[in-house]
Amino acid sequence: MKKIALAGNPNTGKSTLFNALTGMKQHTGNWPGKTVMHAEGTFKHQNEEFLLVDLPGTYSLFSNSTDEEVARDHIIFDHPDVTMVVLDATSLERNLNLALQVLEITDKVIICINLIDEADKKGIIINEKKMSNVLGVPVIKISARNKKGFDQLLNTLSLMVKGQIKTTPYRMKYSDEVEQKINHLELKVNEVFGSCYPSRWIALRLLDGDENLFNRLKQEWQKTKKGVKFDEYSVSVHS
Ligand SMILES: Nc1nc2c(ncn2[C@@H]2O[C@H](COP(=O)(O)OP(=O)(O)OP(=O)(O)O)[C@@H](O)[C@H]2O)c(=O)[nH]1
Ligand SMILES: [Mg+2]
Repeated sequence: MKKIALAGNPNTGKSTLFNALTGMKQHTGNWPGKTVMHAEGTFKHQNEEFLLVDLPGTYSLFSNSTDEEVARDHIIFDHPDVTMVVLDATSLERNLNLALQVLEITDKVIICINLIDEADKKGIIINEKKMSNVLGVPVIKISARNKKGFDQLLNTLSLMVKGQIKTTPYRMKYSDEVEQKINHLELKVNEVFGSCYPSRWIALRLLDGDENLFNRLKQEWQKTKKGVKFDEYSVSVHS
C-alpha cells in the first residue's frame, strides 16, 4: 500500500480532500504520545491502494509547536511515498512558504492548489504550468469541496508512486559562507544516517539550532544502533 501524506497551512481544505477521497474508509485517534488528532484512511485508484494521512495544518515544519513537530516527523521519519501539499489558491504567497520547506525535504511532492472556485470568483488566475516549471514538481488545481480536478490529481499520484514522474524540486541557495557550513554538516549527517533522511534539510535545521529535531534524531539513532554513542560523531547543534 502506498503511503500519502497531506500537508498544508491550516484551513486549506486538507480534511475536505481527505474525506472526499477516503469516504467511510478512515479511522481517527491521536498521534502516539501527543494530543494531536491523527486521521488516516484508504482509497483505490487504478488498482493501486493508497493510505492517506491527514496531517495537522501548519505554517512551517520547524519545531515551534506540537502540530509542526507531528507534521515534520511524519514526513521525515515515516517516509511517505508522496507528500501532497495543499495550498489555498487565494493566498498562494503565504502558503508557498510551507511548500518550499517540503520541497527541501523530499522530491516526491505534488502541489494541490485548492479552493480554485474561490480564486475564480475573485478573478485570480493561476498559471500552474509556470509554477510547476519553477517548483520542479507537478502542480494541480483542484476544488476539494466540489471534487474538481480529482482525475488529474489521482492520475498524477499513480504515476508518481510508480516512479514515472521525474521531479527537480526547487531548493534555496544560500550565501557561499552558509552553503559551506551546510555542506560540512551534511557530510556528517550522511556519515551517521546514510541516505535514510534528507541530509541537506537536517543540516539546515541543525545550523538553525533546532534542538528538538536534534533530540529526535538522537532517539532514532538509539533505536537502531544500540551500543554506539551518537556523540562520537560530533554532530551537534551550532557545530
Ligand atoms: N469554496 C471552497 N471551500 C472549500 C474547499 N475545500 C475546502 N473548503 C472549505 O474550507 C474550510 C476548511 O476546510 P478543512 O478541510 O477543514 O481545512 P483543513 O486544511 O483540514 O484545516 P485544518 O485541519 O485546520 O488545518 C471548510 O469550510 C471547507 O468546507 C473548496 O474547494 N472550495
Ligand atoms: Mg483538517
